[in-house]
Amino acid sequence: MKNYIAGQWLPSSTGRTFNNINPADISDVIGSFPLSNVDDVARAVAAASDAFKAWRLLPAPKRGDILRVAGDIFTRRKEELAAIMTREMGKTLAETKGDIQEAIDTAYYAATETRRLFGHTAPSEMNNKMNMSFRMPIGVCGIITAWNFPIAVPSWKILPALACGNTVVFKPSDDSPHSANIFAEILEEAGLPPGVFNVVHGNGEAGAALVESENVRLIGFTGSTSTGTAIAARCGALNKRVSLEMGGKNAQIVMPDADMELALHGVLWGAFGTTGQRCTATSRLILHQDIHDSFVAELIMQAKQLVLGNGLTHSGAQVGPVINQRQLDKILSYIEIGKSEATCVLGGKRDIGGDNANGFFMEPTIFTNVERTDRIFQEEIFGPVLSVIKATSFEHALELANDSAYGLSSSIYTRDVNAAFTAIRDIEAGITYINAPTIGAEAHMPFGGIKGTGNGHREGGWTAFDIFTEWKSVYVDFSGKLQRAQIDNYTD
Ligand code: UN1
Repeated sequence: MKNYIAGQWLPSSTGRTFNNINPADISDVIGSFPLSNVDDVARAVAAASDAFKAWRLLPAPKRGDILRVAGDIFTRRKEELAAIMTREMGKTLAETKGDIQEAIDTAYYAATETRRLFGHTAPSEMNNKMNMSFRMPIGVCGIITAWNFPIAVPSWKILPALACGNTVVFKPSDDSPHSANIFAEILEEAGLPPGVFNVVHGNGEAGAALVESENVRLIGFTGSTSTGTAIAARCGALNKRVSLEMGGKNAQIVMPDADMELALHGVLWGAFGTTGQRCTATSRLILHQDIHDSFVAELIMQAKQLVLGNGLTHSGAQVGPVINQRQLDKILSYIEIGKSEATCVLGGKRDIGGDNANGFFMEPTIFTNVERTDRIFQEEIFGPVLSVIKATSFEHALELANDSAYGLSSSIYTRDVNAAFTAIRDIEAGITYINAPTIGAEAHMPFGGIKGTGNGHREGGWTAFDIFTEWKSVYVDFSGKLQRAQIDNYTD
């Protein structure tokens, strides 16, 4: 399988490749992909720079027409693409279909927004002069994303970027390259001109080349806080716009007045859906002391029943594998740390039963007696590991939720309207759910976080269009004489 540059499928310039394997069955090799270097990136950036000249001039609603067709093709290829995605990154078919649905929604939403790229008008200080502002595309955007949402998260960046008249070089994760190639196929079939969208596969070498490339004006990144922070530092030095969506350590609070069944289903889905590999996953559960013991007992019972398995061959599978050996090792090392800090009440081991022996399966794991200073309470693990902590009051629960270096998603289960609104106001996070789990953002709402999670941008929703445009202010003077601006007109 190849890179997609200027509408052509090309190998890497060195001929080097890497293998893409199925994390549910490591004997299943999906294919080899180009291990690209700086020359491959330069070629893709040159194609994108060239294509920008015409693409930015195509009327925005015409660009939208192409995105709408892309939404139709994603819909048509949903089943096939879901199977490809499950095979390369492991989450269940129901979840990979959801991943594609998010791209479909984003495509239609972005298509519609091409008719609404509103600017502002404002009164002028002078007679016979009009003031207005327009959104301008930025140029070539470098998009670097993680493997856990191989289609949805790239779509949040790529589709609004294209809608605004930018061109794109996409460096997908080397754990989910096949889905990225289908993304390219779909945009090509939808009628996107060659060079407007390009895919360069590889590892950090290709990503770094994209960040360093002089003609790349913007980097959109989803991934770890350490990589994102390093990218931001380089982009700062190079005067590039950068939007970051990084780690999370998301908390769900359960108060004694909550609907316990609902709260239980919420945390099961939030913590163990996508095998805990979402940046919005629930990794901290804050239980009010009055319901702590009964809630934990019920949670253990229900989590124990979750079925681990290969989503392609096991129709009952609810929890897939983790993505790779490196991630499995990281999770297992955090479990050792957890055992020295707290009490492991469920799981804690790799699952090697039956067919799962060939994959990176990890038992849903729960720790209780966790303290706020524990590493398993503070650090992102990115796996099916939940840290449960006891709160003595509502205020204490909020304080625990906010005791984090991250600030992406949050949740509270309560029937008390005053508690709910206080939480909305006081939880330090980009997203707060009331009586719903920490995961499951909708495509047309701003998505992102504060503190160690992001750098102030919000993708998804109308705010994505702020990331991918520059403002142009325009003054039209139809007085026929030199009118000095107010600041140059005062004599005293
Ligand atoms: C991510 O894990 O990078 O909120 C994004 C959700 C998803 C997005 C997760 N729609 O669950």
